[in-house]
Amino acid sequence: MNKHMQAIADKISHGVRLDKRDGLFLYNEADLLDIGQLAREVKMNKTGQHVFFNVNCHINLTNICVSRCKFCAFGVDEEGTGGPYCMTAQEAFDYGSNEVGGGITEFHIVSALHPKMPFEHYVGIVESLHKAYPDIHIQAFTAVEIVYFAQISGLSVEQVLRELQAAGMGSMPGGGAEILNDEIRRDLCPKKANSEEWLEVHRIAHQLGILTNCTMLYGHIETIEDRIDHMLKLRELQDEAPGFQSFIPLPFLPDNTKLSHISRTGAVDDLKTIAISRLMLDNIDHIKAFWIMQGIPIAQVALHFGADDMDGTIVEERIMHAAGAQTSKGIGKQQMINLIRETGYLPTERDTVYNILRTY
Ligand code: V47
Repeated sequence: MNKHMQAIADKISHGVRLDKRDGLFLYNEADLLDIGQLAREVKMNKTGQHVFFNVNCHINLTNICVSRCKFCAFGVDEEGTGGPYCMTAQEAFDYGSNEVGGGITEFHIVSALHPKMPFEHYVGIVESLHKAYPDIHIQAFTAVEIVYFAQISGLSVEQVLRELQAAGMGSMPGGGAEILNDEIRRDLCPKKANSEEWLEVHRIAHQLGILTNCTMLYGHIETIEDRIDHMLKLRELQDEAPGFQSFIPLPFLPDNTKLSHISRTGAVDDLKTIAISRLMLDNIDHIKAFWIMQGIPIAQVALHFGADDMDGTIVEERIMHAAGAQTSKGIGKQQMINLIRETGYLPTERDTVYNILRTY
């Protein structure tokens, strides 16, 4: 093993934090299998044989979006092509209700930045689902949506979060983080929350007791240094105001986007990113190999490179499929159990906040 790699292994075994130089070394110079082995050791120390999944249903309320980020194939204009839709409150309620019989424990609600729907529309949807199904956890709205709700309602971010929490929102997903570098954001997504706004929403959410996730969109125009800086910003916020449950690396899918000339990342980059995030993010318990993004075979291998969570059964994923995801749009619970079991780990059904419901 190279000297720097040995020093990193020593740091990990003594619980010493990796720094930016270590992160850059791991990406640029270290051997893939060495990184994977270290990340797997950390995973085993944290969650042993468990590999988590949940039974959930994604609800994307609308695809009509004022932001129109360069990397996104889901958002469309109100009058344009691409099948603009916007669920009414009743349609959203019916969409969620339809899946309740399937044993879901979570509604995962993410939307676009609709030009006309008022904040009350979103509060009403959360409230109606929560009233009808109080035992089903509602994980809803990215930090980008929260900032937008504050803009359209005139409320503060804290007031928006408090209202949603009172209506039944239990936690927040990790989307919208992209790369926490404002030069890149000004190019990719100038119309939505900037880095500090994204972090501030999660800071306030954590202070209010709302657990959240965090993501990183990679494989577009960012550098390796941007990725490491992104991880360090998340780690710093987690030190200051803990509340991130899981980190989800999202490889950029280029189809039908304004960046369609960029190639999809390869398996080596995807596995390195999973493993390096496990090593850098020592204060975030769970790393997701989101099967929709990674594809099932790489997601399975990622479980041996530090990931400990496959995300959920989903029912109908729309955002990644608009951008060319090759997986199915949802997966049956038994299939999820089988594919985790095949990796040698213990399939473990969790609720949204990582209480273990059952092992298989
Ligand atoms: O913020 C959009 C990403 C995110 C593309 O918290 C793309 O558990 C790749 O964050 N290629 C939304 N990625 C989805 C998301 C998520 C998904 C599953 C679980 C959780 C969780 C969060 O999707 C967006 C953006 O970063 N995205 N377009 C694309 N073409």
